Order: sequence, then structure tokens, then C-alpha cells
Amino acid sequence: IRRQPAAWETTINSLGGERERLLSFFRDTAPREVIFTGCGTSYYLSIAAASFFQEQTGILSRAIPASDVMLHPRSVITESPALVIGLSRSGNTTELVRALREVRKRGLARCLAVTSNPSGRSVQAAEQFIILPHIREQSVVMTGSFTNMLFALQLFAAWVSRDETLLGELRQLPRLGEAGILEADELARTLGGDLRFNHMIYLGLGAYFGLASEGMLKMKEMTQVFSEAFNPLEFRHGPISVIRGGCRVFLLSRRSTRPYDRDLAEDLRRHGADVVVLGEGLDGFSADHKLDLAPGLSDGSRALLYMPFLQLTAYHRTLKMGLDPDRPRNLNPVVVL
Ligand code: F1P
Repeated sequence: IRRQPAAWETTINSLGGERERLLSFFRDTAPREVIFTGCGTSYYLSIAAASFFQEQTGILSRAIPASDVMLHPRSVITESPALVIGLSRSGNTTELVRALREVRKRGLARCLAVTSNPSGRSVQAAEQFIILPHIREQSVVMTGSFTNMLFALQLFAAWVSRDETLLGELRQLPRLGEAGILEADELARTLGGDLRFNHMIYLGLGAYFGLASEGMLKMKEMTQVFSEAFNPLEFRHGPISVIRGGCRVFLLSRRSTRPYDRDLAEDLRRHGADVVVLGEGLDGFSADHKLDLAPGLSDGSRALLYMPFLQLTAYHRTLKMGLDPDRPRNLNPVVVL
């Protein structure tokens, strides 16, 4: 988890040489629709990437679980030409590999695989690929692959949209990530070491819903504590009823939701939750814990910086519980059906 900022640096350097190949594939495809797909962590990554890609390029982009693409490709791919971007750390998850094969067999879309495994089956099933072989994770739990694949897709979106400002911001992330990792680890240790909380809630909107869902999944996989993810404004429409002492809420705040997040944090605390707010410009927030993340960056560029803290919080709780964070119950590194 802690080596992620250094890996982001390698991702940006190694992907630079692939720019022309990837851009010419994209221009040649000229998609009217881009579908990001994967399973588990890679599906949550799809949610973050699709939202970011659409906001950045203006091209219709959606996240669909790989099982839906595998079983009902015609009902999920509605535009032509379409591009399917298949995400998988292992490159061998059954639904993802079958989804890519199915889409190509039926001529519904062109396919790009993003993975850290050069010899995985997703690379063979797709036409083009982004491979990040420097991400060698030993753990069953995915951490660095999530952030590095997201980073690669953000760089790709910046190239497609020729956005030099965004590229400049993205280039700062390895340094900013490195500078913040100690503070993030310290707070994560404090929070993870406190086992009074038995219900975790992660809130984020748009691309941040993908990040919140991934934070939720890390906590669930590693510690098996009851964890959920919601859009922060949706949370008011019913789910807020569950809040009481024993709940801890991680609020992934972004510029666009800040005024609403401030009120929500206050209400959640009034109802008894322990509230952790992450984001920028947090002075006006009433919260039990705050983590400031690189003020001044756009919401999209800042996204990556939320993840090491969320992963570390789950990791420290696992250690406190005496469990092995790399080997969650009932879970294999790759799901093969
Ligand atoms: C997807 C996945 C992971 C999960 C576990 C099993 O893997 O579901 O999200 O944490 O490792 O596999 P992949 O398709 O990205 O390799």
C-alpha cells in the first residue's frame, strides 16, 4: 500500500512511450460510447474511471459489471462504434475474459484490456492493451492495481482531451502521494486500532462513488465488518435511518459537494456517528477526524490521493483483530467460474 506513490511515478513514465499507439487506436475507433467493465475491485475502478472519462472527454461513458456484458452484451452496448475497456489485475477473471470475447465475436465493440498481467487472458481477448507489469501484488486484496490502473486511465483521458492542465496536475500526484503517506498512515492506525465501530459507511459522489465503494470493499474483505457505500446526498433519502453510535462514516468530500457535505457531517454526528472527512478546504467541517488532501487540485486529479488512507485504515484494523490482511476469508486471488 505504501509504495503506491512510487509506482504511480513508474506508471506515468512507462505509459508515456505508449501514447501514440493508444491514441491512434482510440482515434481509429472513434467511439460514441465507452464501456468500462470488470469484477469486484475492477468494477469499482470502472465506476470511477467512467465518470472521470466522460467528464473529461464528453464521450458517453458507463461502468457495467463484466457479468452483465458477458451475459447480455446486446442490451448493454447501445451505440456504435463502441469501445469496451476491460479492467482486471489478474487478466484471468472468467466474466471479464468471456465478456471481451463475446463482444468481439458479435462485432459489438472494439476492446482495450487494462491489466498488470502481460500473460493474462484478457490481453489475448482484447485488440489493444495497457499493461502495468511493475504492479506485482502478492496479496489477495487488490490495492496498488486499483490506483495504478485508475491513474493510467486518467492519463489516457488527458491525452484524448489534450488537456495540458490536467496532465500537469496528474504529474504532481506521485510527489503529493509520497508527501501525505505518513500522515495518512498515522491517522489510519488510530482509526483502525479502535474496534468499537462495527458498521462502516463510505460516501462519495460521481467518480468518488467508485472510490467510496472500493474503500468499502477493502474494509469488508480484510476485516469482514459490515460496510456499505452510498452517494452522500442519496444517503439522506432513507439510509440515514441506520445511523447510531457504533457507525463510522468516511465522507469523501469534493469541491462540488462541499456545502452539502458540511451539513451532512453535522447531521451524522448529531445522530451518533463517528465522522471522518477527507478532502480539501475542511476548516468549516464539524468532524471527529479530518484528512486534508492536496488543496488546489481539481476533484478529478485529487481522486487517487484518497485511496492509500482508505486501504491503510482497513489494513490496521485487520492487524488489530489479529487477522492476516493478505488472506481474507473465502476469497481467492482470481475468481474462475
Ligand atoms: C477481481 C477480484 C478482486 C478481489 C479478489 C478476487 O480481480 O474480484 O476485486 O479483490 O482479488 O478478484 P481482477 O479481475 O481484477 O483480477
